[in-house]
Amino acid sequence: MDRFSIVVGDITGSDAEAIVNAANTTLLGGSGVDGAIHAAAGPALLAECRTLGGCETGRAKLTAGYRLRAKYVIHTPGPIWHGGDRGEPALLASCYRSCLELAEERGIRTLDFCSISTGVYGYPLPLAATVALRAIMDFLADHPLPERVRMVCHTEAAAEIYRQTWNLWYAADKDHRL
Ligand code: AR6
Repeated sequence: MDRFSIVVGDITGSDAEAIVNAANTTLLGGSGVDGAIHAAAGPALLAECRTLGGCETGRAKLTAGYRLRAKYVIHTPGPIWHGGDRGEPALLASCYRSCLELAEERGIRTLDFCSISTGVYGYPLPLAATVALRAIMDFLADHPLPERVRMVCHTEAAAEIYRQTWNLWYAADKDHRL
C-alpha cells in the first residue's frame, strides 16, 4: 500500500495538508499533542475552536491550521481507556473514519494522523495500532482521497509497534514489510 506510511516525528511540523489532533470533547485544548498543536498554531486556533461547541467522542471537526504548515487541523476526541469493554475499539475506529471522511469531503489530499488515545487517555498502543490501521486501510481501499495518509509517531518505539502491527496484518510477504 503505497498511499500509507508510518513515520517518526513531531506532527506540529508536518507538511501535510491536514493534521489530526487527539483532542478532548471540549475542543478547548489540553496537554500532549493537543497542547503542542495549539501552541504551534497560535491563539486564533483556540478562538475558532470556541465557536464549534465541542465534539462527541468518536466524531471529528475541522478548523484552519493558522500558524501551522498544515492548512487544516481535524480535531477528534478519542475514547478514554477503561479496560476495553466500554466500546473503546468502536469509538477509536470511529475517530479514524470520521477524520478520513471529513478529509475526503474537503478534498484533502494529504493527511497525517497522530496516535489517538494512546497518551493521556491510556489506550494500550498495540491494541490501538490494530484498530487504527484497520480503520485507515479499510477506508483507503474504498476511497481515492486522501491520496496519502501517514501515522506520525512521536517515538521510534511507538513507530515500531505500528510497523509490527502493519506487517502482521497487511504485508502479504517480506518484500512488503514496513
Ligand atoms: N507529535 C506527534 N505525536 C505526539 C506529539 C507530537 N508533537 N505529542 C504527543 N504525541 P495524547 P490522548 C503522541 O496524550 O491519549 C490532551 O490533554 C503521544 O506520544 O496527546 O488522545 C487532550 O486535550 C501519544 O502516542 O492524546 C485530551 O484531554 C499520542 O500522541 C487528552 O490529552 C496521543 O497522546 C487526549 O489524550
